[in-house]
Amino acid sequence: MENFLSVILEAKKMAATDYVGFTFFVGCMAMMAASAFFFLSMNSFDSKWRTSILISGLITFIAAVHYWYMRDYWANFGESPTFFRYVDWVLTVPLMCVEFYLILRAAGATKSLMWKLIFLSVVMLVTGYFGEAVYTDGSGPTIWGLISGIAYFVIVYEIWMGGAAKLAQSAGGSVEKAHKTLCWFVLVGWAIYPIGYMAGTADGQWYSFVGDFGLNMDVIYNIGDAINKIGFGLVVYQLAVDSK
Ligand SMILES: *C/C=C(C)/C=C/C=C(C)/C=C/C1=C(C)CCCC1(C)C
Repeated sequence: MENFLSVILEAKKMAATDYVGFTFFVGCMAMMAASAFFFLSMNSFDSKWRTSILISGLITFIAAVHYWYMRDYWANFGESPTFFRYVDWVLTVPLMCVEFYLILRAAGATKSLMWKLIFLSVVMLVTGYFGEAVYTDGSGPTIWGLISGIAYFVIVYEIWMGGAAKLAQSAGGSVEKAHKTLCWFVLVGWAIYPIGYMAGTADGQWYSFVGDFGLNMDVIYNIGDAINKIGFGLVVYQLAVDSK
């Protein structure tokens, strides 16, 4: 019995080289800390910005809860928690679209702009999930990844050059500046994810060479989440500070 238990406990120790386990753990802590920061600072701002800061906190809080489960899942099964990962994204990425809308609302952003971004983000994520977890045979990952990538580019177009960009220009000042920074997050920060996807689904796809770099999908996703979720929130926080 004692031996049996020690075998189980041994298997649960985190290895020093378990970068996936490590980044899930640190990611969880970082998301919790960021949530506390956003929630607690919320009331020090003008009511105009409170909803935006609240959403920043909700994004990191939802991620913190999912990271708690993902960390646990990885520790127990040693497998990618793909399902939790995508549930997290499908809740938090639309909230990031809401942030764009809230920032530009004073400049005249409509709900239809918000729903357009939300719709595109859900298409991007659901098709990504198909390629990563459902239709994994043959060229499934390539095809679904491509569709997901197209939705991603439409989002990039919309915020950099479409209606959202025009509204940001007309708003000017700190709003335009914040919008620009968020645009960079989407263009560069979000581009981390397709790299993770290719690393994780490389086998038998045209991008099989990505598999040779020894990159780990979960580590890449975890780094992307920390940069994008906390970074996004801080841009909104900074905007609220600037307009105090
Ligand atoms: C907090 C989570 C965020 C910001 C997640 C963003 C996820 C993406 C931008 C994912 C994009 C993908 C592609 C563009 C193609 C391959 C499949 C995905 C879903 C990894």
